[in-house]
Amino acid sequence: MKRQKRAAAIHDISCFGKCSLTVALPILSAAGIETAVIPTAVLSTHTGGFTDFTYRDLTADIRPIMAHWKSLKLDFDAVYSGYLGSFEQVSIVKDFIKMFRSDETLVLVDPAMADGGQLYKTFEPPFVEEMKGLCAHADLIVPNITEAAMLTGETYRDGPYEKAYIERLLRGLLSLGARQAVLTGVWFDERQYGAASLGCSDSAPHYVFSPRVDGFYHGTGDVFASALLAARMNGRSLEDSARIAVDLTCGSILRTKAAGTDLRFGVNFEEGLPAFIRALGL
Ligand code: PXL
Repeated sequence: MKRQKRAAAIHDISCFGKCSLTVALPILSAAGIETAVIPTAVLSTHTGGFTDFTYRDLTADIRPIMAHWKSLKLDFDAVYSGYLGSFEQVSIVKDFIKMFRSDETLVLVDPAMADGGQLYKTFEPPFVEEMKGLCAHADLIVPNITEAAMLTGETYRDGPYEKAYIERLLRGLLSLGARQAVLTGVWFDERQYGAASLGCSDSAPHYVFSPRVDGFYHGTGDVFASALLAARMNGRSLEDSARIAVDLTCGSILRTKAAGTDLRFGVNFEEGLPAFIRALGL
């Protein structure tokens, strides 16, 4: 019998606003993956566009959770980290990877810390250096263009982009130490929007696009990274996984645009899950 795959997802829980764990858990579960979670903080909402959100830091709980899991001899097919609230949390995730990684474990790091050319409100510039260190422990990293520019020291530019800039970012990302990188928020003209992927032995990036929709849709980076990981864990190639992730993300944006909801409230990815499951062949 095929063994069910198991992932450990280490992100915050933003109670309202659909991102981080409230996106990762349903998407991975829908893809048939058992998902253990480590909530790094509990916030009333995410920090994008909301003020007065509550923030309870759970750093002190993480190492005891890890120790308990180790005593149970748990192992993971994937470790998936996203938004992390402090330097200490980054260093704990590095330790988590060392403690739980086997030869088959896929470590995906989403260096969720910035967008639109700026760090999220809760971060200061030195955090970027810390995140670089975590990326070195990953197999696969999934930044947006802002994060990629910060991590590689390239100047941040607004699109439309040139292929040479995207390729420079991707090569810079791989030089941090990961074997594969997928860059989100890539567009070369007003009609299309998507992702570029590169593996360390690839001669050129691979691109996947969907129709471009204007506006900043919150949580789409988490929808994308979660779907990408779900597809990789179901045995899809990096390119196929990027296609599946772009389709779920774009469909979620289109549904949300049609509904006209507040963009801070997150995207309607839930109604895209049946098609996502079909795309995975499940
Ligand atoms: O989607 C990334 C994310 C995750 N968690 C929190 C955030 C954000 C982005 O703003 O604020 C708390």
